[in-house]
Amino acid sequence: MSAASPTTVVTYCRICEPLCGLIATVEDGRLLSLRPDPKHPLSKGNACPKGIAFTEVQNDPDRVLHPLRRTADGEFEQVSWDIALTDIAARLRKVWDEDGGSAVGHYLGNPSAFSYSAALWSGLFLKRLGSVHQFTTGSQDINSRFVASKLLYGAATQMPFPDLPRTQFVLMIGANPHVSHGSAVHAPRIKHELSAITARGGRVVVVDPRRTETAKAHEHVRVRPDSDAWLLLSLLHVVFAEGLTDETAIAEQASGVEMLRTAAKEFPPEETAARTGVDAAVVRQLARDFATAPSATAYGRTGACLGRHGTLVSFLIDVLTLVTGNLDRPGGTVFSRGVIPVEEMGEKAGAMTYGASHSRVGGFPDVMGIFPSSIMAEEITRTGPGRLRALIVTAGNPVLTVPDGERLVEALGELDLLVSFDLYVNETNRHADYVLPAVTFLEREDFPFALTAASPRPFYQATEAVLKPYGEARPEWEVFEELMHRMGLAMTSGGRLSFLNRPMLALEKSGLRLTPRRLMVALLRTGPFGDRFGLRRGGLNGKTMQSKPHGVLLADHAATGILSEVVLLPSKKVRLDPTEIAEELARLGDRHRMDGADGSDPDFPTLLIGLREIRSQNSWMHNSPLLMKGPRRQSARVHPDDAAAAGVVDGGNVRIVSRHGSIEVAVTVTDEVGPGTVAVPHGWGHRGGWQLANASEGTNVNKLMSSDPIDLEALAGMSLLNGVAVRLEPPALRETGSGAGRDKPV
Ligand SMILES: Nc1nc2c(c(=O)[nH]1)N[C@H]1C(S)=C(S)[C@@H](COP(=O)(O)OP(=O)(O)OC[C@H]3O[C@@H](n4cnc5c(=O)[nH]c(N)nc54)[C@H](O)[C@@H]3O)O[C@H]1N2
Ligand SMILES: Nc1nc2c(c(=O)[nH]1)N[C@H]1C(S)=C(S)[C@@H](COP(=O)(O)OP(=O)(O)OC[C@H]3O[C@@H](n4cnc5c(=O)[nH]c(N)nc54)[C@H](O)[C@@H]3O)O[C@H]1N2
Ligand code: SF4
Ligand SMILES: [Mo]
Repeated sequence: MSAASPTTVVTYCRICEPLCGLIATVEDGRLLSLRPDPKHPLSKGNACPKGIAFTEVQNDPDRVLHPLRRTADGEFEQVSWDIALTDIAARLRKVWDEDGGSAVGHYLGNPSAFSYSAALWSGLFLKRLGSVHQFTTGSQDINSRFVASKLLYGAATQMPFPDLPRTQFVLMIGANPHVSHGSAVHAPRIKHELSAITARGGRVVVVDPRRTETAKAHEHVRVRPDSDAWLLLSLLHVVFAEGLTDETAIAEQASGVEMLRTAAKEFPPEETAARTGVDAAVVRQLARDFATAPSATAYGRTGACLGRHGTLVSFLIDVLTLVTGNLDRPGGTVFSRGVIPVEEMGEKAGAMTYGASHSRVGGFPDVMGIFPSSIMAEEITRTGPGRLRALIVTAGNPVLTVPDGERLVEALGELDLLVSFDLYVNETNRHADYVLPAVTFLEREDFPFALTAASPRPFYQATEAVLKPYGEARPEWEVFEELMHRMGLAMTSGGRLSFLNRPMLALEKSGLRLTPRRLMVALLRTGPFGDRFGLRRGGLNGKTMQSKPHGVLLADHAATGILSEVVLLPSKKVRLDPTEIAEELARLGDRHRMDGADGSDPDFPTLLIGLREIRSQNSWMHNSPLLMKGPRRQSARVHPDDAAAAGVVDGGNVRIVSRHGSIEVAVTVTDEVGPGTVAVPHGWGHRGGWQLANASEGTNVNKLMSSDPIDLEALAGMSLLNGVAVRLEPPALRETGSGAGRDKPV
């Protein structure tokens, strides 16, 4: 008989950005189940299949629960933490003594965005070592948005977001919140939030090459992949030409509008229609409707960020909002604000840099100290000073998520040391010297960090750990600290994180051990909603998580009229004419002239885009039986005309060839995509320690993508993941179920 009966614990999900409220049922230190929290003020009893299925990740027999060390024959053996840490510290110290920070690197994967302690302490660790090779998912996700914000507002971490509860018009460019649940806007019931807009007589217009789940529920404008820059310039053209601007707003809020007025003249909708695939009449009407709506907001996400002009597109999205008088206004695009203001502190201290240094490979500007992940392989293989020799991967799987994973695999083999913190042996860390067992989100406490800053309804929720770590799993921050200690160094900060020095020193002076939690609580208390150590009654403090476990709504709406506080440029005005954008506009013009009107490549006439599915989370939830029920497999969405032309059939396979690689994958024939577009989900092609995932058919779509510096977006070094030129061919092996769509071990 078990000693304890099941208990329930209030917490929240940390798989994706809504951070939905969850109730965990726990017995004898084991998780029995997760269900949605009906008392959560924002998610109100909603959670998606991934959140519920996380029980299967937590309890997965394939999880890594002990430190693993690579043996001479290439297998893994279990070792003690002490043996692992002693060896890692010695080897890291050797590399560091020989070559300093220019030989040490880090790749920070997406799940670490949900762990403030892993993000902060890995940052301090790398900063202490002076690491110049810092990589994140940012160059496959959002760095273009950050650079746009740096150029417009002088604040890279500023994420302007749509004021969904109050708007009458959302122009959504390259986002599919019905599936992604919203990104760079924190709105746990975003589907409901969008339908409420139309219910009150407003509009949601979805600009997307695919008729997505979101597009089906609202109005759809089908655009050709990677042509949004032209579409936005044409929208601006109409707004300027037809006098639809809000000149008062422009005069009050912005500087340099003339550059764009002039640039937009060259992009009448009639000129860009061939490239965008959108009729000129549709563009003209859309511009008028947006500009004359009672309130309107343009919002873009990964579909806007991952093309050849991702920074320009993100920039123009805000410009459209501004010149029509909708920036920093209720119902328009409003500014993000951290409840725990780490990012604002970093901005004010000038630590959120852009172009403060440049990469050895490709000469890319840093984005807050981060470089494009695509160059990671060459940073390892290119000899000479500054060669990357020791790499730590925290919660990442770049072999599947970054262009040209095969090249990366080869490069990883040349490292002196590869260490990974993860829940699983994945396609990347199977090549590591050590895989260290990380805690799941249920095994650690958390505070909302960057992700909730873009909240139409300002909100705070923090949580204690729900479970003691299974096996020997440990929080990453403790391990970083221990490694530092064993290297004979101390975690004093410098450089990019120096803005945290003051609170850190204050804590140390008070004789308390410096922990991420103490630092967070101190920042929370001094932040905009904090209790100021007793000076503000009812303000947030370290005990709020106990007194308000379901979270606290902090205001009815996001603040507006705060532009002068947000803009950190000396002029205090939004800068519409930065040189970088002028140069990018010139590149766009050159490309347009060189390419011909529609920009297509006769050898590779089809454009490939990404696709997210409700039961996947990038590369790491394909081992959950609940999510894999079906049976599920990865498939390319191909238009009927293209399928017929390529000689492929629904349920069969297709061969997709780019200039850089080729894959074979199953086909779903559908007119969801237009002719000339193929959509393929990423994060498949499993060869890790996850048995169910390994058994699923699927292939790494990023084999088609180029990691050549010349193929990266110029301003932020974004990987080109959408609008990749490909050709569809019949599969080499015609019969299905032949394993044609299955990756070979690498
Ligand atoms: N073609 C194409 N490629 C893409 C994209 C695309 O749209 N198209 N999208 C890009 C985007 S937006 C992103 S964010 C990236 C994601 O890229 P990555 O972050 O590199 O990959 P993930 O699949 O998220 O893998 C995360 C790893 O973290 C582990 N993990 C999960 N939870 C935890 C935890 O709490 N702690 C630790 N230590 N480990 C954990 C998982 O087991 C997994 O191995 O992919 C990018 N790649
Ligand atoms: N279920 C699920 N949810 C997730 C994730 C997941 O893997 N699965 N991943 C999470 C992560 S890491 C992120 S970053 C977010 C992303 O959040 P979103 O960006 O909202 O999610 P996506 O589904 O990638 O939506 C991008 C859309 O852009 C479209 N698109 C592609 N190319 C272009 C183009 O050139 N122009 C335009 N206008 N549109 C284009 C695609 O068809 C797609 O519908 O989702 C998060 N949520
Ligand atoms: S949408 Fe799903 S995965 Fe994302 S936070 Fe909510 S429950 Fe978790
Ligand atoms: Mo992402």
